[in-house]
Amino acid sequence: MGNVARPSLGVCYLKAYVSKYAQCTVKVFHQINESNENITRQILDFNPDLVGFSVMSCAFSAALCIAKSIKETDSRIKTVFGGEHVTGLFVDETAYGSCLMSNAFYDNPCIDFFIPFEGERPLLGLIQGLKEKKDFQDVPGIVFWDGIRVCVTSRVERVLNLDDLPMADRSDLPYAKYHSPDDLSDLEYMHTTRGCKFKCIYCATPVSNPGPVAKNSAERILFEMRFLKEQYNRKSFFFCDELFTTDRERIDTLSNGIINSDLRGRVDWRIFARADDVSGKRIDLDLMSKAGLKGLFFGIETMNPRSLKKLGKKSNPEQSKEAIRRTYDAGIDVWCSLMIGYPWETEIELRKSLDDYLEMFSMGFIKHTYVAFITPFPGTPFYNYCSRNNLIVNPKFLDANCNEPVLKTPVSKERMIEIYQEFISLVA
Ligand code: B12
Ligand code: SF4
Repeated sequence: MGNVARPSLGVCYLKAYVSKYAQCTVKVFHQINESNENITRQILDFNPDLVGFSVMSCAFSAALCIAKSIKETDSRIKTVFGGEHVTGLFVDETAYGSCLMSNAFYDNPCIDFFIPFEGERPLLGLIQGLKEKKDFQDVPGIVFWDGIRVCVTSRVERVLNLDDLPMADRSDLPYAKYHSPDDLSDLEYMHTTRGCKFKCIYCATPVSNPGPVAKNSAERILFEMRFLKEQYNRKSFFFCDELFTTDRERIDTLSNGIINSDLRGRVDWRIFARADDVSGKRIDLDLMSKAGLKGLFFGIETMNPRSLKKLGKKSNPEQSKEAIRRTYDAGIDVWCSLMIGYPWETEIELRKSLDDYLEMFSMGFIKHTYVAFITPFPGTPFYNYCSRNNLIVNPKFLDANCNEPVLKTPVSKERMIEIYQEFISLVA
């Protein structure tokens, strides 16, 4: 997302959980504008027994480089990989029959273990298993290479009430390095739901959290906001939950809880929202604004109804327009993200989609726009579709980090980049 660096909450949840339930010392390292050599040195100085890597797809190759150097320096150190990419490789192999996960082990002896899906319980089990020198087959929720094949142990149940988890331990995060061009650099990130009830074909969230959406209660969120305010003077929050707007009751309780407490006027917050929740008036923007809501971030994706349908987004361009206008009218900042480069989209469709968006933009309704090239993440139905149809033209498509076209489309790569740059210059 261009020049954005934000807290890495997943590992902070893992640190909190493992520190609470296992007798061990845990440290989080967040690599931001830092060489692999530097971060490797810091990790080795900590003298770890186990190093865990949290990887989105775009970070997998960097993580492998670091793991390789660590293993070369001290082969006793074990490595475990988790996060969205690991879950994606696992699902792609187990649900779609690919060899992505096996190949990752085969090609990279620096990987000892994978933990796909939610990490807290399996990571604790792995640490205990390593301490007690258990047979790895008896450690649930992990994947490893036994020298001949990939072994997958029994599945671990998801945590369905997130209030059962300790608060994320943010104490190691390099806050001074976080930044973003769109708003405050010191936003405190919160993530209070896991999963999504929709199934957009390109999205990793329903893949990594299958089943019901797990949540924190409004009371727990209030507790955490108050804690972060009082202990660290954090005032500006961003709820990066995918489905924050789909639970009306929770939002109302949270908003009223802020309004009727000492937090009123002392905290502000932003959220991701589904356009149809806002256009359909399923949330009370005025109440939320009174409670300090300052921004809504919409994943608009495209203004082309055919593409929205193919993506399984279950919303339409009219809803996007209505949601943007309503949010602006409520005095709340609007942020939007778009994707371009769909394998089915013609230049005429692409231009129309961008022109329709620019019409809203030119009315001054939108504060900030992100544009990314759609990238098929392993484990998603979209990846399966692209790989089956040989649509991936860039073999390093995951390293591209959504910043360049990676798929075969009716529009040439050069033309696509031209259109992208022209659009960016208009919304910058
Ligand atoms: C906040 C957020 C961001 C923030 C901050 C990211 C960060 N530093 O972590 C910002 C805005 C910077 C960002 C940027 C991008 N993001 Co983002 N982001 C998110 C979001 C909405 C929430 C992340 C979060 O806090 N989750 C909550 C925690 C609790 O979950 P978690 O991180 O998955 O961790 C759990 C498990 O995965 C596991 N686990 C994680 N790490 C490890 C490690 C070990 C060792 C173990 C055992 C387990 C484990 O255990 C954790 C606790 O249960 C997610 C969606 C989501 N649901 O996660 C997308 C998501 C992670 N982002 C995604 C993408 C694509 C991007 C961008 C590429 C977007 C772009 N257009 O450029 C960039 C990449 C930036 C970069 N180069 O690093 C995708 C990743 C897909 C993939 N396969 O890689 C996601 C999943 C969105 C989606 N639904 O598709 N993102
Ligand atoms: S894109 Fe948003 S609505 Fe669609 S599945 Fe992902 S998180 Fe859910």
